Amino acid sequence: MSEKTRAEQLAIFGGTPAFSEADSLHVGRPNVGDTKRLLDRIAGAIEQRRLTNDGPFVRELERRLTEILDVPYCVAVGSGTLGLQVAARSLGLQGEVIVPSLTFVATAHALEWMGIRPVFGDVDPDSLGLDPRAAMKLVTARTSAILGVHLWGRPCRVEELQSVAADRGLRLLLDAAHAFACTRGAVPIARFGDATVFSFHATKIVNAFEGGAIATRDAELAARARLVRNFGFAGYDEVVCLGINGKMSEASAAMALTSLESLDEFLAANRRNYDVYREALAGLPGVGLLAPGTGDGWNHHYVALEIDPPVAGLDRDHVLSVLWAERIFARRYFHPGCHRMEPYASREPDAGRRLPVTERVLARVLLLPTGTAVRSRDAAAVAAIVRTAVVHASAVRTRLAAARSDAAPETPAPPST
Ligand code: T4K
Repeated sequence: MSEKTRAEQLAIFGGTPAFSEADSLHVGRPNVGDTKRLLDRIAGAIEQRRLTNDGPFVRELERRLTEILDVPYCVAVGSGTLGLQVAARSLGLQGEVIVPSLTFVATAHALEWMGIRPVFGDVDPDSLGLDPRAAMKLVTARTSAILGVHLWGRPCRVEELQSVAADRGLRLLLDAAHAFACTRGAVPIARFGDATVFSFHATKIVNAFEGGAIATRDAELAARARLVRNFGFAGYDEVVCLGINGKMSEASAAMALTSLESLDEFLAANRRNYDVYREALAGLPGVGLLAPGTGDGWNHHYVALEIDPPVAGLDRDHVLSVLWAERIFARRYFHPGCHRMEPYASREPDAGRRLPVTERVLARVLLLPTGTAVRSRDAAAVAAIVRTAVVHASAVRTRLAAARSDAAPETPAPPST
């Protein structure tokens, strides 16, 4: 595949799409480690007839996670969403919780589902995490916690959020769904707040098919989370609190353990792709890649491209349309923002007014494919297409104008594997 450098090579002008349907690029293709190891583990679980309920793979995974995350307690759960809910219940959260709107909707939904109202605060323009000053202003008598998100693996201003929470007698819960293997400065990301929740969804750097974990330094909280995860059972016949089925299965734990064994390979692939994108897009006016925070350790798992329309001559959705025509399914994560999704939009239609940074980011960012399914030359081809589109911005705008609508692009068909 030769890189597209001329406007007429772009698929929007009738050129052949850069990728075939079978080879199309997606944000979130799973990283898969050693399939044989995985299948052997699953075969072992089946042979032992031990399929779920705090089985040996789950326990082994929890042990591994405490080592990797450098926290004394990890509780494996069925998903990141369940992790947020089990943690919220175990922390006794109620009333209102302050959260960013610039996140996957699960962050807000997890709370709302429990009758806790997510109150959206703006993010700061550097970390893109919850702005501690904005959070402070939103505290009311009903607030029980702050829920910070390490968006795209870049740590939020967690020390300041910790201070706000301590000042106001609030809990601090952290959503680290994107931030496995990340650090704040030299400090492992899970060592902040009351608890940190990870997702091991198939699209994450480490995956368990579906899964998640609650990491904490608080022994009592961990013990409570174990009860809540298992319907509140403290013994065969004894239920001591309200609980739910938040458990991780042995098959999921087997996948997570196998995935962890290849973590270095996954990190290296992400790093390699990021470097290709960064070098290939360097100097392109109005186009920038979000970089890791100074001194922070990053997993490079979400590659966010920011388009400044007046400078680039194109807006984010122009670039998205160009890429989709090439079968490069970049994503507008997390457009249009939780505050513009239901049930939140109807409840507070004007929330956007106090979220100017959030709204600006949501209008300008798209996520590029990466991970082990994306080769260096694929990333180079993607970057070349972005460059060619921006260089020929005026022609691209004219070409797309007729077809353009405000509606979101159609969802691509799932990749065939
Ligand atoms: N907090 C934050 C900040 C989160 O981002 C998430 C989840 C959560 C909490 C909740 O954690 P979980 O409860 O999910 O563990 C995906 C994921 O479903 C979701 O886990 C993730 N964040 C979010 C960022 O992305 P979608 O709806 O965008 O995924 P989908 O189905 O469009 O898949 C993305 C791409 O990946 C597709 O183009 C195809 C590819 N793919 C996907 C899957 C599942 C594959 O190639 N194979 C696959 O098996 O939400």
